[in-house]
Amino acid sequence: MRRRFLLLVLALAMSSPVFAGPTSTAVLDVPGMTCPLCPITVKTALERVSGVEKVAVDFPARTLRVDYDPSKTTPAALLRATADAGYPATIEKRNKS
Ligand SMILES: [Cu+2]
Repeated sequence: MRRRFLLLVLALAMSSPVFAGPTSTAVLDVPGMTCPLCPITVKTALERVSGVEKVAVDFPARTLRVDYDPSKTTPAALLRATADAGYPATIEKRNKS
């Protein structure tokens, strides 16, 4: 009975986005994004990185917010991906969420 309750709680926790896993967030500063099409290239490059879960573009700020699984990728790998796509970036902010 108690075990079943714990499993239920665990299942609920896993299905909630807040507890979906150990996701980290990195905000990448990409000053080279000069036109509204640039972020598409950068976003695609980041989404190809294994472990990247979500990429949100803020074009006016020239930043991309990347949610990623820290057990699968690293901020350094994210920076390498954007640089390979022609957009060198820096990490603006990093935090656990
Ligand atoms: Cu462009």
